[in-house]
Amino acid sequence: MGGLGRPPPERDDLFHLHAGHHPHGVFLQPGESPLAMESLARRQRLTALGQAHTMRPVKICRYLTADNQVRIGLAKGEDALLDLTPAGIESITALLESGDAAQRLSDLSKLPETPLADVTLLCPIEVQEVWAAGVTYLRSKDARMEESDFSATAYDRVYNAPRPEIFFKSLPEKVVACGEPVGIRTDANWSVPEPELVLMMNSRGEIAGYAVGNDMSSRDIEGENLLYLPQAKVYHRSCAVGPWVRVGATEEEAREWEIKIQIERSGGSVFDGSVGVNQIKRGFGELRDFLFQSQLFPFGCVLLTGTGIVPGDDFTLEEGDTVRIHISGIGCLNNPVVRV
Ligand code: DO4
Ligand code: MG
Repeated sequence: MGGLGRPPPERDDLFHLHAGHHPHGVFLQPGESPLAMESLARRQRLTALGQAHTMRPVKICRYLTADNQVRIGLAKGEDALLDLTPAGIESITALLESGDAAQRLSDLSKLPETPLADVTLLCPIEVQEVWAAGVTYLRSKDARMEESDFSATAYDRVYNAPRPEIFFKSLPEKVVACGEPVGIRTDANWSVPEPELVLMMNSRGEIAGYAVGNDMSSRDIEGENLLYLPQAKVYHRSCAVGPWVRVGATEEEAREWEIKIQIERSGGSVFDGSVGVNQIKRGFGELRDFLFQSQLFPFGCVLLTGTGIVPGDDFTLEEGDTVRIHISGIGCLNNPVVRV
C-alpha cells in the first residue's frame, strides 16, 4: 500500500498558489477550549462545527513517520500534521465508520505536531474496494463517442439512462499514493489520466469523506471495443488516490469545488484543464445507491465519480510526464508516469 519504504513524495506548490489557499486565516484549532470555540463561532453566527468547517477544511491523511510507523494525521495549515494516535484514531476506516468523524475531529485536545516535510504521505485507502463511475459528465460522453464509432451509442445511452455505468477499478493494495508513479500500458498508444472526485463511503453507504483520484485509462484499447474496458482501466498502477481525505463536507459544498489538472513534460506544461464538480450529471446519493444495490461492503468502499476533463485527441501521456490534479476543497495529487 502506498508509500512504504519509498522516498517522501515531492510536495508541489503550484496548485496551492493557483487555488489561493489561506493557510494563516482565522480558524479554530483542535485543542482550543470549547468556550473559545463557542465565542468565535457566535461571532461568525455559525455553530462551532460549522464555523470550523467553513473556515478550516478538515483534512486527514495516512502517513509514515521517520521511524516507519503508520499514523493517521490531521492537517494543520499547509505545513504540519497533528498525530491522531493519542486521540485513539488509528485507522481512517474506523473513523469513517464511526459516523461522526467531523465531530470527533473538532473535539480534540492537544496533539503532537509533525512537520509535513518529515513524513511520507501514504494512500488513504486501507481495506476498501475501489470502484469507478463513468460517463457522468457531458465531456466524457462526447469524447468517448468520438473515440469509437463502434461503441458510440453505448456511451450516449448510459449517459441518459437511469442506471449509471459503475465498474470495479482496483483492490486497495494496488492503489498508488501521491508521489508514486502511475502507469501507462506498454501495449497502448493513447493513454490519459482521468482526474476525479472520490467518495469515501462507510459500510452504511454514508459519504464520510472526499479525496482526489486518477482513473488512468488507455483510450485506444477502450475505443477499439467496449468489452476491452477492464484492460483499458484495470492494470498495474492504473489508479491513484490521495493524499488527503476531506471530512465533514456536504454534497452541496463539494459541488462548489473545482477539479484542475496539469500535465508536465520536460519542465513545461503540455496540458491543463479544469471542470466544476457541479457539472456532474448524477447525484452522489444516486451513484451510491446503485453501487450498494445487492452488494455488501463490510469496510465501506471508495468510488471515483467520473471525469469531466478529457485532453484533445492528439494528446497521449508519455513516460516521464508528471500528472498534477487539484480539487479546491481537498488538495493536490501528484504522480510521475511510468510505462508498465
Ligand atoms: O465508459 C468508460 C469509462 C468512463 C470513465 O471512466 C469516466 O467517464 O470517467
Ligand atoms: Mg473515469
